[in-house]
Amino acid sequence: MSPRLSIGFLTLAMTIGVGASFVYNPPQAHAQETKKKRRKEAEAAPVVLNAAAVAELQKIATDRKLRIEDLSAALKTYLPSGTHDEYIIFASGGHSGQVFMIGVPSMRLLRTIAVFSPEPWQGYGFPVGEEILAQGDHQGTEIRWGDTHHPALSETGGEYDGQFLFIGDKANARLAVIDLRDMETKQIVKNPLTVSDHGASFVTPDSEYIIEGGQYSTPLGFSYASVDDYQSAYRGMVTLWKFDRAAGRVDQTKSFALELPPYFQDLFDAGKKASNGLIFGNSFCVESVTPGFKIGEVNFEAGCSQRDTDYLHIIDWKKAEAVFAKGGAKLVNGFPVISIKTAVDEGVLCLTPEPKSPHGVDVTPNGEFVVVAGKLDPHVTIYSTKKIREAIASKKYSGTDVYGVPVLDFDAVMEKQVELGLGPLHTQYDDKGYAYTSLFLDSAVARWTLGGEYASLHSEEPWKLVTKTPVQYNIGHLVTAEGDSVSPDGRYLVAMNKWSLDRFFPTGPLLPQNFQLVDINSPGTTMPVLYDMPIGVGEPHYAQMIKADKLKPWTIYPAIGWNPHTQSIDPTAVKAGEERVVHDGHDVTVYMTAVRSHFAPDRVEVTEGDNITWKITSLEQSMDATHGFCIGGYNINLSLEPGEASTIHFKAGKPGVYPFYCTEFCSALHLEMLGYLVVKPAAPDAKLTEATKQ
Ligand code: CUK
Ligand code: CUA
Repeated sequence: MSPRLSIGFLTLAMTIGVGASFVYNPPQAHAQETKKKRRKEAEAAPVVLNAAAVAELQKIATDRKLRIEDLSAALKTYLPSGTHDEYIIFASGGHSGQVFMIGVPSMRLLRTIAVFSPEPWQGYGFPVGEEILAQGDHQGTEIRWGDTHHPALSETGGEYDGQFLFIGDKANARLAVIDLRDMETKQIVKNPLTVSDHGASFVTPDSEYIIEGGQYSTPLGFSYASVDDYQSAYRGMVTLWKFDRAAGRVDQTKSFALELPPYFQDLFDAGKKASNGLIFGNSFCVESVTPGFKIGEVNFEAGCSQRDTDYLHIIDWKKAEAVFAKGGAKLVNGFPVISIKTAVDEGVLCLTPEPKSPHGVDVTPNGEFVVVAGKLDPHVTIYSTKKIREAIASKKYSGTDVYGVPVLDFDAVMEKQVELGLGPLHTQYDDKGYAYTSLFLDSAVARWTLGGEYASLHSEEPWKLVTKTPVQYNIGHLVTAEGDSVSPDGRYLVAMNKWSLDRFFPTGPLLPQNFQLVDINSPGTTMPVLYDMPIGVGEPHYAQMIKADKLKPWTIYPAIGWNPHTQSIDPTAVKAGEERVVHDGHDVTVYMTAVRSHFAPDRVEVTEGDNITWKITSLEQSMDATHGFCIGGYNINLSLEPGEASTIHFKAGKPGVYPFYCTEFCSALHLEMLGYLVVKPAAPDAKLTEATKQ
């Protein structure tokens, strides 16, 4: 063998080198080596810009027409090949129904997580995962998309703990649970009271409950009532889904809801520390006008904004839990609901005015304040949670609303109003006593100072606008590092902009949205935009940013034969050496394994009409050695991650020969990773029997 040939042979042998006993794993060993080498090099030789280096950088900057701010932004966001980001964003995927995982500061899209929509690469819904998608069907209608709005990381003591992610679907009032060990959706729950919602998902400080607030009032439980009976028959709601952390699932039997007046409840946030035990939720359109109201005279949105104030809802969830526990809820569509009257009698619910048409409601990290931003008011309104508690205790009411809910006196609970600019929406926090509010109409991010305990963290006057950074354009949510936990990091802010206009090459009339990374590390008026990231899939709303080292995702499943749905070994998973096809009348069971670079067995013969159970186990134990498994013409495509075991059922259709193959380029012999499903015609005598019967 010539030296050249022998090297080629060796490489091939290593790449295809296979079988559970074969341990050599070239790509992984290589990755570790690169990482170590890089670290060593950087430690040994911190960069020194000598004259030659400066000249080279000068040439690049001149050629590319870069300004000094551009160079600085590039240096702050560039990640050398092979290094990882400090933070991870979990962003809503908007209408895509999915979640995006993005690294910060590089703003590189790492992965989409399939949630409410089928996704072929992840083998979600083809048909593995279909049983999870089907949990979200609405009264027999198959729903296979979602309008995701608010992701929420699970919390322990108000800190992101990196274990679970929840996300709500506005269009269909659903909530999904994602396990962050494998970044896969484990459960979808459909709200039994409303068709659509908005205030999901937000968690209480120990993830005891996941909050799902409604939005557009309807008769609860999907029943019918004329829109003319809006005041009497339509209601709002907030649902408290009990989270069972050990099971990694929402426990629907321990969950309940509160009936609310038919105001359009919008966003919710849970109190923390000083305000733990309370939930705050805003609303708009408390005028209770309805679409179709005074047709031709005044339009709906104007009718909705006639009053100067809407209502902030204040809910004592610990009291609500006690009322539910003692049987104080009534079943609506089979789901326990605490009525407005019971909630008022038991001191669970009260209201207080807020400037009209608010959007964001965001509790400060210490729980001392709640910041409400009104779209039509240039101020943010800050409520003191201590004053709220005192006002409730001393019954400082200015009256009740038309549904008998007590309204706390605004002046008794309001701490401050700070003028920021046009169209304030959402607020997040940092570690320096600053708050950051998105200004939709101004297309800017406002930095302003908090007061109270926070006044000692900054040198500026409290409750004052410090600076505004223009963003491009029409910002909705914003997210700072760990920005709604009890201990935000500051550092980075991502502006989630609805319009991108001229920022990117035009992609036809439908343009991407624009995530902009903003550097919030320096105090005072310095707050530059560092990076523009186009989002070309759906409209993200909210995101949360977690320290990357808090996440401990598996790189392979813990054992061969792993069932990701139960997160345990599937005792019925096919083991190496037990591959076979078993025929039992018209029931056929395929026991298959997959490993580089073959499926075993690779010829499966069945008869037209047979009921097929097809089990596959990936025998791989190497990071990233994923196989796909598709059968063309059968809408079947699985993702078999290392160790994963899957089971699917289908019926053999028309006689013919159906190649199955691996859909991941897993090795040098990937194209050879295939087999035939042979569907034989039903026996002629069987056909004869059928014919004779007629
Ligand atoms: S919402 Cu979309 S920008 Cu659903 Cu939180 Cu404000
Ligand atoms: Cu396995 Cu390609």
